[in-house]
Amino acid sequence: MPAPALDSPTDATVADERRLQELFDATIAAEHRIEPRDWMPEGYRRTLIRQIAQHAHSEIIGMQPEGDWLLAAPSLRRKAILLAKVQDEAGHGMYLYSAAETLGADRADLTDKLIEGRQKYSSIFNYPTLTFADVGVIGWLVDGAAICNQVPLCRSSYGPYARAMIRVCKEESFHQRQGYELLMTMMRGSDEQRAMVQDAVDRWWWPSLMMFGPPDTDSPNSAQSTAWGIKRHSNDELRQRFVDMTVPQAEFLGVTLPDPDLALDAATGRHRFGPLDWDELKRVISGQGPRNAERIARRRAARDDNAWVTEAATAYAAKRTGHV
Ligand code: FAQ
Repeated sequence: MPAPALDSPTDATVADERRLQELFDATIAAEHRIEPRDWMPEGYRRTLIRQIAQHAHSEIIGMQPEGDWLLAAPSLRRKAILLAKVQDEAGHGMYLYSAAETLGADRADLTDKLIEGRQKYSSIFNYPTLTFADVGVIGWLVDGAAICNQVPLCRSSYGPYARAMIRVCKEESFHQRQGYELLMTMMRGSDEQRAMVQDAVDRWWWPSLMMFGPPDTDSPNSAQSTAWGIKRHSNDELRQRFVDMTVPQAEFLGVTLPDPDLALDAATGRHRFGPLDWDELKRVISGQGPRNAERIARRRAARDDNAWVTEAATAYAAKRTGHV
């Protein structure tokens, strides 16, 4: 007689996997955190690496548009503020790459994937910063949108990502306030300065709304990411929240948001807004945005030109630990 099927190692493994999956599902259902040492389904790990890596890449590429103004900032005070902000974004990238490493990803490999176009970064950083008002508008709108999107991620189900987001959000709030303060200062200035602010708002408004991703009807990752507690709100919900939050700020600032359809719906208390150009988002994500090639070329040069630093640090660490 052959041994009963249940005694086979394969069945034991299957039963173990089922128990682990049940434990994982119960942890998610109870709103507890998954930690790096915990078992997790492969799809959950892959989804997190994808999202966290894209987020980290966005922070690092996101240093470029504002970084372009570091040498031309109009005063020492504005230069010091901008330098601190750009450095903060580098820090955010580092926390996020560390969070991805807890899932088994390799930082250098993630950077290679970004440079080779195998991983994405936020569409917003492919637009040019034409005047210093763009620096203020990035703080106000881009950091504002980032906060809207990232505050719910502080409750994301993966512990290291959620904890990284808490610190990132605190710093992003500062960034948003400094942008708004810069714009308020310019709006109190000359007609020319006010016109610069309005022009920057006209160029950044729609791309900022696109940061939240495709509409819910065309968002392939949303359902599973929500079921896993990675995403807490849909792309459209967060976009709506951002519009509702920003309209009164625009009124206070004295700028016009470039959308003739923008109107408060008295019944819901929410703002209706015009259609987004989803073809533009697709073009920018696929590398055809106004600054995609330049952003990636600069990131590639930074990796290649600074390779000797990594090599020296790695050799030094190996020497200290005796692994020569
Ligand atoms: N740009 O199915 P979904 C910042 C991709 S940080 C490019 O809806 P998901 C701070 C998406 O990856 C800004 N790609 O995807 C700062 C997916 O492609 P895949 C970054 C986009 O993941 C301020 C495909 O389209 N923030 O600004 C975009 O469920 C100032 C289908 O989309 C984060 O990364 C886009 N806008 O939802 C720094 C936050 N939208 O991977 C410097 C974390 C979508 O299947 C200066 N990420 N895609 O090939 C998230 O919350 C989510 O990943 C979403 C997308 C909401 C971005």
